[in-house]
Amino acid sequence: MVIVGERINSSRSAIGRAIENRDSSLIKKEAMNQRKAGAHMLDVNCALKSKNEADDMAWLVSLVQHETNLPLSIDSPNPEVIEAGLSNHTGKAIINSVTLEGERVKAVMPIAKKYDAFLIILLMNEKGMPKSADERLDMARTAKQLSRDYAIPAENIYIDPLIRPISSEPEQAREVIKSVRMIKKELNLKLICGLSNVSYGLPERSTLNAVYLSMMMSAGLDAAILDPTNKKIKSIIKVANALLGKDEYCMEYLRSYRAGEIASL
Ligand code: THG
Repeated sequence: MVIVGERINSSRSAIGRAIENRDSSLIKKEAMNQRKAGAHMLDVNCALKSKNEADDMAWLVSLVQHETNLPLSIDSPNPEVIEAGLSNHTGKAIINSVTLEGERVKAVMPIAKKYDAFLIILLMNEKGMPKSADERLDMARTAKQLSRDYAIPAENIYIDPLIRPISSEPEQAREVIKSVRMIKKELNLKLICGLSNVSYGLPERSTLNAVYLSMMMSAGLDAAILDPTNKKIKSIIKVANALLGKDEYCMEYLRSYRAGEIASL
């Protein structure tokens, strides 16, 4: 499971201020903490309240990569911002993201091709967001066809089935799990999600996030954007990997246990 650290996001007010003031020390600290916690990649998002999102993104990408040497997930709906990030990035980045809306596809797919980047495709089109697992599968079929049309290899594509809060749409978390199974089986595409939406508006969010993550991992999730420094999340990744036979002889589980990293429920 590819762990993408979510913490460098301007929707978090301290991060927003640090980006605005070009305060590199807080950003570096957040970056290194996530790397130490086991993140394989870091998401960088400076959309909120930004006066010049492209400049902010270029600054963030250089800073975070210089500090961590990790590949980044460039989180913006804006093609110019995405390109500002990619042109300052070394190695293979993730473009986060494109929807299935025609204008966005036309703008972002060629950028993904040009930079040979991974590309997250959100299951959402001009008609809005899907409700059922079947609708999600249908949109994922479209996503696969579009990536073929633009000669983007399927290995570069991540499908995001878009998790919604159970507090307002109680059946959506279940439909998303179902869609992960269906999309893997029929299309063999990789799946990613932003985990924490599921718990929006409820108390004890990290417990809900952690248990939902284990369900999604069992359905075949390949990557998740989450807080890798959270103890419950960190534990559940090790626990689920061991339970799903992805941790030979439970070596990693035992190592984490000895290091005091497995939270008891
Ligand atoms: N899919 C994709 N990309 C995404 C998302 C997704 N990017 C953004 C988001 N969703 C995932 N990233 C974050 C980053 C930070 C927080 C949540 C998701 C976060 N949230 C706290 C909250 O909502 O309460 C804020 C707390 C704080 O201020 O510290 O931190 O779904 N492809």
